[in-house]
Amino acid sequence: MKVSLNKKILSKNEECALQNRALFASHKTLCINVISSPGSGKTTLLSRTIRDLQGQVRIGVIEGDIRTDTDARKIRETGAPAVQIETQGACHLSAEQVTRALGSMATAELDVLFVENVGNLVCPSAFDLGEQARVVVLSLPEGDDKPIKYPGTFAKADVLLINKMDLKEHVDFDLERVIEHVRTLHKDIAIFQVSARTGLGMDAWYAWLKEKRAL
Ligand SMILES: Nc1nc2c(ncn2[C@@H]2O[C@H](COP(=O)(O)OP(=O)(O)OP(=O)(O)O)[C@@H](O)[C@H]2O)c(=O)[nH]1
Ligand SMILES: [Mg+2]
Ligand SMILES: [Zn+2]
Repeated sequence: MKVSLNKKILSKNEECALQNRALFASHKTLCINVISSPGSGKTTLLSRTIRDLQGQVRIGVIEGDIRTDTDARKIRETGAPAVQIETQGACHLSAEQVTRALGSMATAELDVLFVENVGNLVCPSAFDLGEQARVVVLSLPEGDDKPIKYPGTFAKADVLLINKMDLKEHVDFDLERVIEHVRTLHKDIAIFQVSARTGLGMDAWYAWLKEKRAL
C-alpha cells in the first residue's frame, strides 16, 4: 500500500534556512548572501560599505572561508561585528553553519547582516542560508564570460555589483555584453558598476540597500 503524506520533507539545509529566516524576521534584520569568485572584492566592498554607512545603517558580517579568520579581522577593523566560519574544505556555506554563527552575533542590534560566502561561482547559489537577498560580485579582471559560464549564480541574484571599475582602461571587459546577458538570465536584477577602491558608483548601491532595508 502506498501512503501519500502530502507533506514536503525538508532537507537539513532547508530546515535551518527556515529557522534563520524566522530569526531575521523577528529581529527585523535584512540578511544578504554575498557570492562571487575568490578575490572579486567582497570583503573590500563590505568594509567600504560599513565605513560609508557608519551612523546610518548598523551592519554585521558573517564571513565564510575554507581557512583563516583573515576576512573577519578585516571587517572588525571597521568597528563592525564579524564572525568567521572556517568550512575546513567545504566550498560553500550551509544554513546550519550560519545558524551556529548566529549564536555569536547580536542580530537584534543590526539593520543589515551580510554573509560573505566562500569564493566560488558554482555551488554557493544552490544553498539557501535564510537570506532575504543575494548579491553577486563580478570584477573586471575575471573576464566578461563569467555570466555565460556560471549562469545559475547570476540567475538567482537580486543584485550584480560589477567591481574594480577603476581598472576599466586596463582590461578587456565588454560591459554591455555582460549586462545584456545577465538580463536574459534575470530580467529584474539590479546592476551597479562600482569600485570598492575609489568609491565610484557606490552611492547607487547604498540607495538600493537602504530601500531594501526599509521594505
Ligand atoms: N583595483 C581594485 N582592486 C580591488 C577592488 N576591490 C578589491 N580589490 C582588490 O582585490 C583583492 C581581493 O579583494 P578581497 O576584498 O579580498 O576579495 P574577496 O572577494 O573578499 O576575496 P575572497 O574572500 O578570497 O574570495 C585585494 O587585493 C583588493 O585590494 C577595486 O575596486 N579595484
Ligand atoms: Mg573575502
Ligand atoms: Zn560547494
